[in-house]
Amino acid sequence: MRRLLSLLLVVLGCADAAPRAPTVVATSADVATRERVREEIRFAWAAYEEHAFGSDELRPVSGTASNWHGDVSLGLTIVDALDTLHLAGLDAERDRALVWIRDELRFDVDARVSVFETNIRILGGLLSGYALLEDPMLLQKAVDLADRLLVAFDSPSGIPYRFVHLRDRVASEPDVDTAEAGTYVLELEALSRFTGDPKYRNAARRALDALDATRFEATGLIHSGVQVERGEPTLPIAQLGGGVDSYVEYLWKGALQTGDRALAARYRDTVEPLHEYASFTSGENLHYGWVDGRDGRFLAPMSGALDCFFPGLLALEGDLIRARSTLEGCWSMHERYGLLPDSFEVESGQVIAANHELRPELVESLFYLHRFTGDPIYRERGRAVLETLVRRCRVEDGYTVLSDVRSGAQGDGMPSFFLAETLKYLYLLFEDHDVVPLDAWVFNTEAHPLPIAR
Ligand code: DMJ
Repeated sequence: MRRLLSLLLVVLGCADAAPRAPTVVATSADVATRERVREEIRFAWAAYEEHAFGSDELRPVSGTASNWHGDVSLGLTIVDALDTLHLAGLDAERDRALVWIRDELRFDVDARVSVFETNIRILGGLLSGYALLEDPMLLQKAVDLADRLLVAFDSPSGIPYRFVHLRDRVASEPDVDTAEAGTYVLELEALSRFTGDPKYRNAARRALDALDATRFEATGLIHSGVQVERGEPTLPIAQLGGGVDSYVEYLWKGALQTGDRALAARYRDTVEPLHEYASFTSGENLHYGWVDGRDGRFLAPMSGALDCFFPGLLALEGDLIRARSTLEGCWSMHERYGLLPDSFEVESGQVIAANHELRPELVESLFYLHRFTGDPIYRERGRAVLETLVRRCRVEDGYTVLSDVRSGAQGDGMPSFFLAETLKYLYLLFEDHDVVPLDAWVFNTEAHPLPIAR
């Protein structure tokens, strides 16, 4: 039945191009919500500026700052938030972020950084900032950073090591998860285009080719982890959530960015086995669980906050039937817990990891579904999410993660992706559709828009 549905979508031509976006007129309530989200962006940024400016992230409950690498800061929140501030029209805040990046951000530092996180958050933030603002300083910083990250790709397989020491330009740790192995094509393609130097694009493509060769032959499923020196899978579990998610996302978005049909075909080869083996229904709703990649055996109806990026990706690829149905699944889980926990079992409702991290994936999918259907229900739900975040996570000095969605116990952290993604997608959900139009821009996995090739 599922295969038939896929076939039908392809035959109808729905699955090979993003659907045409309908024209939507904003109601006065939509405009008011947009203004309200802008004020929440201003509020969260002001709290970061007051208590943590120049550090990686804000700890909003204690009103203190935290860094990912001890004394070294890469100003993670500043670079991640730059384009959000710009798109929300917070020009004075954006300009203070730009001054910090120009004067303080350096990469010749004593820090062993995650290649994946640095690529999606910092390189992605610098590149989208450059694309939107055309400030050459941002491109210079991006080139300096990318040249340091590139040493990670010098592995026997071409799949990048997990870490790079930025100052010493030394790569380490050959065990990576699948997302860490294959989430580079958007940023490195953009950088090759901006600089005219193909070495960035080539590194990302070589890694992707090597990764593709490691999928399980019998099922076509992709694993959750790989050893980069041997180029062999380490984790046979196949699933769509954390550790795999952005690899799948970048196949389709890479195809959109470049028009490369080979990437689109690889995306199909990756998601079709997931539809076949990993999908299941609960009530009317569609979910994707965990399966053994070697034989396709269904293991568990596991899901989590991160999985909820998938309805948005399905909408972007034109599969609105599955997009709506998986979004209903995510929404029912959101309503069950009052905010999505990081890990849970769909059928039993058992919570495996109760923390709520202010993640963007649910609002990201609401944004895409609204762009492609114009259905007002997605804005209504965005309003509901905003109210819940304000009620459960807003504190005097910013927004905080929850350590347990069931009790509502608060942690003490405001991850940089809250400003980069969660608030940006919420804001854009209520913005006119010709702002960052999806036929001209593609969002990286940290919600940094990069231009599509014309
Ligand atoms: C972000 O850093 C990115 O969206 C990544 O792909 C997944 N994790 C976080 C948000 O949840």
